[in-house]
Amino acid sequence: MLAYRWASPHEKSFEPGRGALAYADAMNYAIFGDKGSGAFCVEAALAEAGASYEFHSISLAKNEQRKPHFLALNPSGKVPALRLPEGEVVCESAAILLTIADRVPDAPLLPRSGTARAQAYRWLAFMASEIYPMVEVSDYPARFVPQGAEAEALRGRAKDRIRERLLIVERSVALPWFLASGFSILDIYAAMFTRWRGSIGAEWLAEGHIPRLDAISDALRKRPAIAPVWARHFGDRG
Ligand SMILES: N[C@@H](CCC(=O)N[C@@H](CS)C(=O)NCC(=O)O)C(=O)O
Repeated sequence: MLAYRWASPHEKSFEPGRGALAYADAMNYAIFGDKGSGAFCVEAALAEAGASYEFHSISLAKNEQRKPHFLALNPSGKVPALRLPEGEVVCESAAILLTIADRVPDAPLLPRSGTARAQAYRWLAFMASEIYPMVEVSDYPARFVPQGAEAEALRGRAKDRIRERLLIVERSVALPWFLASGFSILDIYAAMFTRWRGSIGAEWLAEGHIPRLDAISDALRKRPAIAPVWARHFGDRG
């Protein structure tokens, strides 16, 4: 039975000076992240699995991912992070999704075996290693080159690379879901990237280059367990 505690007054901001375990609810998973961020895929997977969780807000706008209390959870200063009910913290979106799929094997999160499972690993790894790192370059180019014209040029190249790679994903999608075997975490993960208009370019996304991925997003936003999660994260982004 899904039991999330998310929106005000239950949504907890992750206050400095209080360790993650201070919030521990032995029965619950705890997601640390921001609305519209990579925390979406974690929340969607837990919702689909029917797991209980809490969502602890880490504001990217306020740079809270770089604050000591969050760095204690993930020294790489990136959301999402997931605290397991046992207290262990798992970071890295692909690892988190695989962990949830492993822990709730009856949920339709991964093909059970065979080549479909191998393909799931392949495309999860592709998106995590070829697309997601480019998002940092697009969002924060001045971390890599001097601020100004150089940074803007780098941002443009990063957007191009994300688009090229999304087109590779697009060509691999079997409808109605990413994998021919049916719904999986691949749908959640791929749809998430298509929402990141600032990182990819709103105009390009509106031009219809990725109709299969768009169809998956449409199906996902209507999926009963995921619809409320989608609305909280992307309600303003279609
Ligand atoms: N490799 C990480 C990447 C996570 C990531 O880049 N998260 C973004 C938000 S979607 C973030 O925290 N950005 C803030 C920053 O880089 O300072 C993962 O897969 O979880």
